[in-house]
Amino acid sequence: MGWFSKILDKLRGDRPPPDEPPEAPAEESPFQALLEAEGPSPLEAGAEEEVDAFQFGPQRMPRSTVGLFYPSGGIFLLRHPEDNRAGLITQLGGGLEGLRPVAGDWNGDGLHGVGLYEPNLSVFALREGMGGGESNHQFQFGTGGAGWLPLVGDWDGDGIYGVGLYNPANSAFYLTNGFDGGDAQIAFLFGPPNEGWLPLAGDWDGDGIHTPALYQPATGLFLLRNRLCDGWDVDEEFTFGPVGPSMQPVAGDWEGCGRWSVGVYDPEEGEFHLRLLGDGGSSKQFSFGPRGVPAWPFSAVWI
Ligand SMILES: [Ca+2]
Ligand SMILES: [Ca+2]
Repeated sequence: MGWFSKILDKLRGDRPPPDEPPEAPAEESPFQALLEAEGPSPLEAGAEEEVDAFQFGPQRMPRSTVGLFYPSGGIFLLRHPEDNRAGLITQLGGGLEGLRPVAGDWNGDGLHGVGLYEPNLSVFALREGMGGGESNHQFQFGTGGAGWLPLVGDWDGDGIYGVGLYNPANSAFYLTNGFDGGDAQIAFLFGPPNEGWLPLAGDWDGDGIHTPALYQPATGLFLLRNRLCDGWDVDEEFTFGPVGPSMQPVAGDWEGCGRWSVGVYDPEEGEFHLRLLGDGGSSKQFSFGPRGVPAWPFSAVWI
């Protein structure tokens, strides 16, 4: 259990042991390295501003925006929904290899917090907000070390997200509500196994329930589904975005219309391509984050 405790401590964040004084700040912070990396500046201004510095009109619906997670420093970089030059940086549990980011509304307040999935022990660590601090929920769910991939969503429509896992070997989804871990509350097979699918989830039809999708980086094919049960039926099928083995899918309500759509992150170009619903599946494309720095994309509603 010692190893497990160490991982949980890591996931809770970098805190000094209680008997030792806090370490002096490093001479060069990882934030600085990120900001000085080649490519378009991810955050030209506003990184240190309070979140509520951005005032949206009262008629504006919440919109998803994209973010990038840098595993080496545990850094989450979040884009403003409208503007590359503003955003937010937060940090959670860096330094462990294999960590994957998630973001979701873990407490039903309408805003998302960040989280991490540790694949070797299959542990989730979730924080209820974008500010600094340790995670609010840590639990083991699923099988560690088996190549399972994390996804999150509101599986029951109560406004609070749960977590899930996808097993590529049999194309099975395992989903749960709540933060106690244990057995999956919802499990089903969807899609052909071992064909290089990456899982994602979203509310594709706007009914408040999040359901899965599969994305094949080599072909750019998305399979969207509106049900949480066994079957091969697909509700929407299309190709989108650049193709290649390094492409990563994201999903969010990019237009604030209550229906989710997909996107693709191209790490080599440092570009996001978001599929818009309002204009016949057209693409919104922009650079975000430094090129050539290993990072995982995610989406969140944070303002
Ligand atoms: Ca829920
Ligand atoms: Ca739905």
